[in-house]
Amino acid sequence: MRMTFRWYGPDLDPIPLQYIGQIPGMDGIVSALHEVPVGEVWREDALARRRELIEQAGLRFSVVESIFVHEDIKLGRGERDRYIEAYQQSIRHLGEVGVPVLCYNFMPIFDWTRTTLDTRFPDGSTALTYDHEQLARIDLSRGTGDLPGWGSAFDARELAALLEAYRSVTEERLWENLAYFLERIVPVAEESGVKLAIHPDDPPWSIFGLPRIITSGPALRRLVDLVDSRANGVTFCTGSLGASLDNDLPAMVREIGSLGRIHFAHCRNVKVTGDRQFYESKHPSEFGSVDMLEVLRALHEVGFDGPMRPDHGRMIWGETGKPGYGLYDRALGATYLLGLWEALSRTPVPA
Ligand code: DNO
Repeated sequence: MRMTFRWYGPDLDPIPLQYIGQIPGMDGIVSALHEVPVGEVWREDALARRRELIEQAGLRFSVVESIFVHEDIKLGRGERDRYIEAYQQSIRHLGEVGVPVLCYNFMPIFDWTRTTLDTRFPDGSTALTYDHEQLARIDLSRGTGDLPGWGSAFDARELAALLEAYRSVTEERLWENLAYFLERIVPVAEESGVKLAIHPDDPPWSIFGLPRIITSGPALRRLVDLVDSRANGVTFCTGSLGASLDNDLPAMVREIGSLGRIHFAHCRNVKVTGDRQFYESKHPSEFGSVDMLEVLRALHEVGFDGPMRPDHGRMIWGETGKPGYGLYDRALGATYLLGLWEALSRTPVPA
């Protein structure tokens, strides 16, 4: 396992790369070209510049998270082939620049979703929280303005049209569209030396009536079986999958990990507080619903040697910044995860 940290790039991330490099055991950076519009090719020179910046700080460019998948691909619309070609081209460029892992997701319209970005806890820290009933009350007829973290991403007309287009997309249809996409990009990823790592849906259930499919152990299994190639794998995100108590995370790691298909791990904890209700807790097992030690034990057992990152952290010590992506709590998370890993690595496996 190699420890990594997400960094949004020189223009968007207030955290200096040097600070990240000072975290004990930090090995690599997870980054993206956020300025490139969805559907366009990521240029090789821009990727190479990002790599150079990262390497100057003594780190490596370990993962691209994420190249977003155009809605036409998820909807299976006529224009999808053009967007798939652009995606293939971006994958080739990742390969040329030497980025070994690409994290992406296949969530219709919305990526990860929360209802509050700064719920305050008794110790003065803040964290992201989700409450399904509260989500259901959000009025999307004005676009994404009322959805925390989405701002003006979609105006009212655009969003209404997309929601309408998804009405005919059942879960099965979404699976078919995902298969169509993977059949075309996995061979390119294989040739380019890039491993694809789908991110599970967060939260792992339908929101706003939209289909969501990457939510459980059987879903991860179905995903890896869609295209039988090592390049077709997953990002094991404990916070996304762990929001559903039906998911047995260590068992899922053993199943998918022993096939060699876990290419990236997002390790954060969530405390489930009710039906489809949770908050993002401190990383250690005792504070959340995810038994982090058991997840890491399973990763260790299957010989996981890919990048891992502490995922979202709380805001502590007066820090302000991108919700979930401050420096301090994520650094504590990294140190905790490395501590668990060291203990696992030095514990003799019983005969
Ligand atoms: C949230 C992240 C997600 C993730 C995408 C992957 O903090 O885990 O936004 O990057 O879902 O495509």
